Formats: sequence, structure tokens, C-alpha cells
Amino acid sequence: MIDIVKISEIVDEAARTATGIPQFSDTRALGVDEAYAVQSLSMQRRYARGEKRIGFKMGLTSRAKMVQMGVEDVIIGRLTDEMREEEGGIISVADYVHPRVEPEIAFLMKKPLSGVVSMLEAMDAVGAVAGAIEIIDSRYNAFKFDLGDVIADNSSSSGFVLGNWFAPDTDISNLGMVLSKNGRAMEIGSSAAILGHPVRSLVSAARMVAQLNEELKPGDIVLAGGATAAFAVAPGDSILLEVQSLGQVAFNVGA
Ligand code: OOG
Ligand code: MG
Repeated sequence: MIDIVKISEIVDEAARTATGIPQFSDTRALGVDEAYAVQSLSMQRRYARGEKRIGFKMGLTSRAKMVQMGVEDVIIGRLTDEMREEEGGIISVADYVHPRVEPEIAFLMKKPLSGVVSMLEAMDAVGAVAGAIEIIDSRYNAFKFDLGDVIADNSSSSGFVLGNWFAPDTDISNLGMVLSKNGRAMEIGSSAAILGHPVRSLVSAARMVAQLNEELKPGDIVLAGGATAAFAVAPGDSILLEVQSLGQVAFNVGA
């Protein structure tokens, strides 16, 4: 019998101490339901330490991300208040195992949403949209995992930086996104890479939270998923995201 509780302690401790661990799939692969059970239990440990639930992040919603990570399914993870990093601030790599950044679109919910919904119903529940940089960090050695591994590891949720909020009727269907490091464009894409339209990611989030017996609540933040592949950051790096119509999001990387 697989020990879900023990595995949740291992992933939580790896995240808490920013320490790499071997993949579970090296010995016994986790099924999707088992992996989400691990994720829920590990989040309960975080909440017990005082972290606050503030929303969700969708993952592997673009072709570029699926190809980069070798995993072909859309996944969901939880966000807490401690994961939010200050826009224009300095992150500390010591808080991460091997951080990578990716360009995203964020939603701020104004109405509850869960279950099977249309794009229009999803948009009607959104209070604001923003550009965002997700700072993902797999706790698995060499950033390698299978589907069950990554879900158990809270879908690599670790940090994120939000830009300014814009009106919910801003057309986010096909916005140019440029993610730069030290003044050099590293990844260039479009919000359309996110399932054809980022709101589709919110539709998927509503369905997936319902399967987890949760819901999107007013005030929740939802990250739609990386529009391009992610790249690694190191101390001294200066990271800038420019999103057409949504302005800039930036931060610096410190030790
Ligand atoms: C998994 C998380 C994927 C995204 O936006 O696609 C993700 C990973 O790549 O480590 O956050
Ligand atoms: Mg992401």
C-alpha cells in the first residue's frame, strides 16, 4: 500500500526547506487521484503553519510547456500568501531549489466559480486581469517528474509576481508577451498559446477545483499557466515581463 500521508510529509518538507528529492516515479508512480490526495494533505500542513489559501495555478496549459516538461495533461496547484513576491522587489534563490520563470496571465475572481462552466460564465466571475510572472520550482532533482510526481509537488507552485490589475473586459485573447533577463528577450509568445484563450484555463480551473471539492472564491487569484517555456534564473538576474495592454512586471534575483 502506498503511504499518501508519508509522501505528503516528504513533499512538504522538501518545499519548506527548498531541498531537492528523488521522483516517486523512480520507485512507484503515483496515480492522478493519489497525487491530488498528496497535494491536499501537504497543503493542510502549510495551512497549519499559518499560510493562507489565496487561489490556484493552472499548469501545462500551453504546448510549449507540455513539450518542455514532457507531460501532456493540464494540472492544478494551490497558491498561498507566502508564495507572492513583491513586484519590483528582490527574490532570494535560497528560498527555492532551482527556480525558473514563465510568463502568465492572472485572474482576480469577484464571484464564486466551480464545476462545468462556459467561457462567458467564467469571464463573468472575473473582477480583474493582470500580467504575472510565475516562479516555478520543482522539488524533484534535475526538475524531472512525471504527471503524478508534479501534481503531488503542488504542480511546482513556489512563487509568483503580479502586475497591475486591469478591467475584466480587457481583451486578453491574443496579447504579445516578452519575458526578458538582463535586458535580453528570452521568451516571446502570446496569451493565445494558453489553450487558445487564457479564459479556457479558468474554465478548466473551475472544473478541476470542483473535482477537488473546492471552489474558486471571490478574491481568489488564478494563474492561467505559462504561455512559453520557462527558463532558469540566478542571483544577479533582472527579470522583466512586458504584456501588450497589461504593462510590465519585474523583479530582481538575489542570493
Ligand atoms: C510544472 C508546472 C507548470 C505552467 O504554467 O505550465 C506550470 C512545471 O513546469 O514545473 O506552472
Ligand atoms: Mg506556471
